[in-house]
Amino acid sequence: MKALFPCRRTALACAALCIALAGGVFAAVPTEPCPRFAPGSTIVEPEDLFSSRGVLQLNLTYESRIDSSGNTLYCFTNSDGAQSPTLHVQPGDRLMINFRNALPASISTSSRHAMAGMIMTSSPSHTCGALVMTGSSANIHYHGTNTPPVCHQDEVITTLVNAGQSFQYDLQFPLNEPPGLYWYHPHVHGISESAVLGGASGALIVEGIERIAPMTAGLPERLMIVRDNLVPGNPTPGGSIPSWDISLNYAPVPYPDFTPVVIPMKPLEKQFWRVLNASADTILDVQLQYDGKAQPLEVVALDGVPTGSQDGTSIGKPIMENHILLAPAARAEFIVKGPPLTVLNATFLTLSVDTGPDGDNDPQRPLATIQASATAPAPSLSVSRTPGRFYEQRFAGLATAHVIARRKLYFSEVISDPTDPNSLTNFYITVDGQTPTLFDPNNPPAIVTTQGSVEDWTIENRAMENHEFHIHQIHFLVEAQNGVKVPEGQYLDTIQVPYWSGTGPYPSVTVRMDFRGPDVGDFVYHCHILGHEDSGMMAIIRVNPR
Ligand SMILES: [Cu+2]
Repeated sequence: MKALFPCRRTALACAALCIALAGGVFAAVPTEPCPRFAPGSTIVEPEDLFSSRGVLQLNLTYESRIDSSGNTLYCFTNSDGAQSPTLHVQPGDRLMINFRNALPASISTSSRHAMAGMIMTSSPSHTCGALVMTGSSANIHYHGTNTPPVCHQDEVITTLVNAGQSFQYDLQFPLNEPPGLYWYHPHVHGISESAVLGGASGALIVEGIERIAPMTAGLPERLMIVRDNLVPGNPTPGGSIPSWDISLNYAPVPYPDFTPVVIPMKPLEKQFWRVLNASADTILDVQLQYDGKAQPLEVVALDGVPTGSQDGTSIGKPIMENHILLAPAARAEFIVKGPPLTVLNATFLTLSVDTGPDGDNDPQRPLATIQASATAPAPSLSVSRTPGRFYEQRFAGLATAHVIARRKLYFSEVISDPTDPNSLTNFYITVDGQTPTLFDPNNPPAIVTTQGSVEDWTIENRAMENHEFHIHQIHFLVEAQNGVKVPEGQYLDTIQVPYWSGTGPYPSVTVRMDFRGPDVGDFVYHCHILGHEDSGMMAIIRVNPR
């Protein structure tokens, strides 16, 4: 249940909330779902919901509307009308969501890839919720969480909630869930891209990061969710014209003006920024520039796992960066210092990303401008100072574990009609030696393993655009890139495999998969450019019980 006065809300923010509630300024109910802020707005963070006594329970309604450009927006709405609330849980908590799909029964998706998986149906022996997928089907994936891949928890292969239907989620978080930033979004194959482009996503925070990254304790905390969406008018991408527009916390930063969101900040103030790339397709490379000079970012967690934290010591080790590549779905949590008053132009931006000859156009553009003033209001939350208790690290010992299998997988793209260059492209992720197969929920698992095993996978990119490898339920340890060992690799759930130039060896990453945990059953791995996933680039792994 929602705690009315959660301890992490600052006293000032709490007082402001009380005044606002008493004064009725939040009483106005939006007349239409999925509202968006105006370009150039001051940043607004989502509503925060905190677990209490081990449980976070809420209602989420899946809604949509058509915006002024004719594109379909999607969102999750809490029973108090708030959109895409941030869900705060402790390791070991239960997350109970009464989910209702309030979309109209027939809805046209506004995705260029959306039709690829629309014929999907499930067999009656293998369903969770509705039997037949429609254009308005939905479900919820809890990205990055180490929760079970079973019906009513984090299961997406067979879970379908159709228009007008309700569904109960009851997730059990493990006691050793790494503290950090996770997220939730719909994951119905064939229409995941349109749902996420429409804005259906929210943040999920596993509390306790200050226990492993004590340098964050007490810092003002800023949640930033970058989403992408169709560019109004659908101009041909190239130069400054992006393949997708982006937004920050539902304030658009649209082509061609790219008017940034405003972030007020006290001069030289240290803040803890938790940044989620909730884009369907857009790769980000974020940087903080003061008068054109890149600022140090003290990274304390990536993909929800504190950096340098899983080696058996109880403490993480921050790393200094001056830009951070964020694949779609990736998260970075880092400490920044506000600009001094002498800085004229303080910008949080994404640099341009070279996605390859066949890739999208992800140009450099600002996300936000930092306005420094001594009277800047604080963010509504600050990191707890509560020491809490130490808990066992989820992936401890993985770096030195005995590897029982080595596998090679590869991303590839094949045009569906070789005689027609404009025909649809089929997107594959294939275990080397198997026949490339488009995803279908009724496919047999491409990989079968046993609980307790540790495996090394090398994933090649044989296509001329970037792909972003993601596996559900577990994180992996990054071991090598292009065969070169990565010292002290990080635990991630999503990693970019850069494009192949057309000659020479295929680019690759090697990652260590950890099936020692409690999760057994069928789950998926796929490219997290969701247009590619919808077009077939996904497969099933089965973990048999020990
Ligand atoms: Cu891809």
